[in-house]
Amino acid sequence: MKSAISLLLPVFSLALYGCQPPAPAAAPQGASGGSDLSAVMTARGLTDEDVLAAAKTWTPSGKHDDYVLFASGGQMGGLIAIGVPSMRILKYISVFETEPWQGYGYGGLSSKILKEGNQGGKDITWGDVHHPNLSETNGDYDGKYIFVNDKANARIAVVDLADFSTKQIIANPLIMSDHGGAFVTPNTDYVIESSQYAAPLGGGYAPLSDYNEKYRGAAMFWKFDKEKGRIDPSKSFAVELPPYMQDLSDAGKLASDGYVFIGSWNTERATGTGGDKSKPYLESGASQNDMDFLHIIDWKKAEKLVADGKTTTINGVKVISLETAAKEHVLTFVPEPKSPHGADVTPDGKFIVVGGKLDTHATLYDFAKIKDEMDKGEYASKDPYGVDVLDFAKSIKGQKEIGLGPLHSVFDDKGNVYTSVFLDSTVVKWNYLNLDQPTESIAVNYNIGHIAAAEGDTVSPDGHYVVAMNKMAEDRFTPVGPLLPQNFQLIDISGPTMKIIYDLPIPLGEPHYAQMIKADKLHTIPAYTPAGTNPYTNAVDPGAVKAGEERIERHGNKVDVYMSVIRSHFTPDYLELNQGDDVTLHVTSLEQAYDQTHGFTIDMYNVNLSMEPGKYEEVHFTADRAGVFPFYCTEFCSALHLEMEGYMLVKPKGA
Ligand code: RUQ
Ligand code: CUA
Repeated sequence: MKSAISLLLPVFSLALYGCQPPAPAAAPQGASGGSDLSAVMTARGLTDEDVLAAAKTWTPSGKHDDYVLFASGGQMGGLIAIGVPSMRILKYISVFETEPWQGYGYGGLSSKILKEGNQGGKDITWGDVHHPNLSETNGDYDGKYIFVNDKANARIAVVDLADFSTKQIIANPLIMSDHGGAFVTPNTDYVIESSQYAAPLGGGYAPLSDYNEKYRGAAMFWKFDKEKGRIDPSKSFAVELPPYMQDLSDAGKLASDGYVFIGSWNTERATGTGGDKSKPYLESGASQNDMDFLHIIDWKKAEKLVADGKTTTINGVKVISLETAAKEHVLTFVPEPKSPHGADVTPDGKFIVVGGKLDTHATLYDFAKIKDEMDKGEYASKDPYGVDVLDFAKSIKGQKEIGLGPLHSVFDDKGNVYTSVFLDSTVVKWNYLNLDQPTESIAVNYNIGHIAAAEGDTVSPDGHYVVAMNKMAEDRFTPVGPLLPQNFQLIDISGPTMKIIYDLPIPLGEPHYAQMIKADKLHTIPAYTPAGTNPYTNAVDPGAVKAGEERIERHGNKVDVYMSVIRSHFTPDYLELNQGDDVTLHVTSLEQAYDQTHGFTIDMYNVNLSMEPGKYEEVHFTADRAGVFPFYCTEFCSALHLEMEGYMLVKPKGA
């Protein structure tokens, strides 16, 4: 019998070989099967569909990807940049964690950035990154910045996409954990960070018995200064929220611009056992109510209240109190079914999709209806804190039966919604413009959390691809012990049915959210220009040197070293110090050539820098250990890389 493979072979051969006819079938050569396509398919056990998927994702050497997926690295603390459709990992971007290759947090300028992120006087050396969000202009990704949140330590970071590096970490002085971040308003006026687990605002103490009165949530609006590319805490503010666990959030756009939507669970205000064994664990205590509250925040009104001084100050943050927020309708609620997860605004801004988690539906809220009720002052009830609650049935367009555990939704260019369904391990496609259109479901492997689509969170999604971010890999890859990677599955959504075309194991953390941007929107710099540019000020640093200006300046025990780096030497290459000297190294890469990175490490001193072309770095330390310490270049930069070495001699005290 002729197999489907051989019947279809000419099609694939043409696709893979262009116009050249395939070589005649030959006997398999080794495990790869040699050079004949059908022999390779036989040797590797590949189906026609496998080969088609391979042809859709295979990206020959030197060809670039159409999209870049920025995925959270979860507990790794940083970001992962992945090319789509090749699914090749392009870079890890360190954000909240030290990372040696990028010289991140080993004595250089980045150590100061990490230090800014310390909370309550404690060094925090990792982060639980959940939601990377790209900066937007008019609701479209502009490719300039990406913001991330650290759930565990309530922090937000700003990553510059010109050089893919972290420029700012802001420690939230109000809340103890966050989750609804780092979402942006459509022109990146604000980066939003809302709390997850309620606690007394500002980090104070209160017993769990005071939960209802003293524990609170907050939605932080971090003002982003687009000129400087930094968050400006002095122009930022927060809205105090009840102690419901605020969850995912999304900013309104177009029709709903000016509003922010934050899901919540635990309107029961369960606190776990609190040491009392007769009380339920938090998980069941928080799952009693049929409805929780979708929070609707009018941030433009909030801005006005802040300008009018209608705030209190906690730990230096201007806070609109819950009472004021309720009274002024900065905060309004609409019920949402049972412990929801995910609040995603549709590309036209007209609807908000909420995943049921403990409900089998996705609920489609109609913002025009919500706005109408709010304008008319038609409220159904009040919550215990005096916040007005809208009527559920009046506020929705409808609900769609999705399956067990719908979580997050992303969009394409045709009104289709792709909802991740955790318990069922599926992606379900449905249409928010036409709720009668039947759903289509595809099995993913396994237990999908978030899902990302090409330009999916913008006002104009592209379609083409979605990526299922699966929490479990189970049998998908070669076993690596009990701690398994996550599994990203690339799904082709361009055809009439969804098709999985690639599996990518993520071996260093549990990614949550991701966003996918058109690669040509990114404008990275090839080098820091001119040489001596400080990556954190974008200007030539006063401490930078030109060739010939290198020197060592000593004032008492204070030593400043002005050093240059270029293939294949450091100038000066010899430092003579006295034990106890207070040393500052000002290091300038004089390189401008593409991909000519040097490293700089001082043995035994825990100093390690990455010196990309033109970069200025600065290290400050005390020469407290006497001895002979080689310093050298850690990147294989040239034929004489091993020779790129020098000595730091530290004379013992009293010698
Ligand atoms: S979460 S798997 Cu942190 Cu975004 Cu939903
Ligand atoms: Cu410079 Cu190796």
